[in-house]
Amino acid sequence: MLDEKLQPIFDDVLRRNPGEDEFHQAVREVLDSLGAVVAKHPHYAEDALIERICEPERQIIFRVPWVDDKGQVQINRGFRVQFNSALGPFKGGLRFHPTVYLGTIKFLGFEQTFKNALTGMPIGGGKGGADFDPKGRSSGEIMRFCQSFMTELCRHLGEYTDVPAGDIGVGQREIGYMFGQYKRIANRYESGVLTGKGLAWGGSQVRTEATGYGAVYFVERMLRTRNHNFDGKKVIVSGSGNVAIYTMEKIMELGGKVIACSDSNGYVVDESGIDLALLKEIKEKKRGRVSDYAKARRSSHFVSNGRIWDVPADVAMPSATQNELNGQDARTLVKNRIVAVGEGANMPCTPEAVKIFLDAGVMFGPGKATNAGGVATSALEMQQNASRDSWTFEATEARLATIMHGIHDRCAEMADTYGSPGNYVLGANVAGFIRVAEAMRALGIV
Ligand code: NDP
Ligand code: 2IT
Repeated sequence: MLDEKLQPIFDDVLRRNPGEDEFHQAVREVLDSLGAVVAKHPHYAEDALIERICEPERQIIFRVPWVDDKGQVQINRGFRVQFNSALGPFKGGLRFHPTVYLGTIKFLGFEQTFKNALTGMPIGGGKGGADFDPKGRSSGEIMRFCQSFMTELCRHLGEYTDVPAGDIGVGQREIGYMFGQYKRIANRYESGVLTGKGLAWGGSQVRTEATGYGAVYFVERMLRTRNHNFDGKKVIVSGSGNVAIYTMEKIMELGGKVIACSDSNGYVVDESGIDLALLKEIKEKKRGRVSDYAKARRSSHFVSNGRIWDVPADVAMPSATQNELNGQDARTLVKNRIVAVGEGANMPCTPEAVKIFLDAGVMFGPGKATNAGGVATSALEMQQNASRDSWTFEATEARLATIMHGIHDRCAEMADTYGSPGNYVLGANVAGFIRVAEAMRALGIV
């Protein structure tokens, strides 16, 4: 049950955004946490502040025409949802995936607003992308798509306006093509307009690793609260993209053993521990599949239809996509005595799964806190760009570690203050909300 002040707000969100299930899910989760806040501080419910937070400042939808290698004209739909700029320029990634529609980008932009607030850095929230499927496309096709996408998007961006980065299907290659097109149209070498750039052209050390490393820093700090650490722990990391790979790398550095990972075709189990050099070779260099990993490594096997969460482990880090871990999966993990779950992806656990973990006393790190290291390091990239400087890997990683520990501690403190010790979901939502709400109150009705 939602608080009586919040239920009408949620009803209105449902009415105004029909069919956008993931957006409803993301809003519901935050409102669920805000009951205690509006009870203690009624002023946050004044001036339609919460209603304004649930409505994006601006939503842009555009046609993306491009020509494929066969000379056929293709049409995709591009999106940028500029959700909230109370704390700084809109900031958040771009997702290229065939399932993308307005509801996907809205849920991601909403989450991003609170996540960015949690980092403590001067960045607002936004998200974008397209229903373009990069799988099987040549480099030339990817480049032409990115150029066409940026030809429209560029008019809505700027280092003080809106600063995109990568997300699913968008990595350094795509950011490069988009930065090249932006630079050409704007006739400005405006480094701060995109993050996730290559090191030779304005990128930051550690940005590639940041989301995964940051997620592990968060979970490690959470484990420590109950005298655990990663040493000797068996870990499942779903996905095998940017976030998953660098999550695995840091877990291994801390003595953990990653025994399973996946892609959308299935998962691989390797009880002797994933060979990360081999996985990187297959995924980053050859753009291959985890089934190729199983073919190349005798200690492993591939499962094409099953649930990665059936593999017994101590820690699970879902790092692929939204709603990839459901209630049944959560029950299996709890039965197998999972100690901690940290969301590397955005909203990978369904609300039912989250409830099962919390009720069972499993330590649970929600995505908007756990995976905030990526965007936090994007903000460090913006800082380096603004000062025309570049920092060492060590200095940048040290900043990331401090930021993640700070996020962990603030979530834990807020959970205590609002009567749910150990509930990082509540802690993250409240801490993020209060920072955005304070700025919005100060800026007037805008
Ligand atoms: P990548 O594109 O690098 O990797 C995505 C991985 O997830 C791939 O293994 C992909 O498999 C799998 N995947 C994607 N969609 C699905 C699906 N519908 N079903 C099953 N598997 C799927 O993306 P990232 O690693 O960057 O992003 C992963 C998650 O982390 C996303 O939720 C993203 O929003 C979040 N995130 C990313 C950040 C970043 O800095 N990149 C920062 C914070 C969060 P396949 O190859 O088969 O599609
Ligand atoms: O979900 C996310 O936080 C990201 N995809 C990273 C956003 C960013 O601007 O670095």
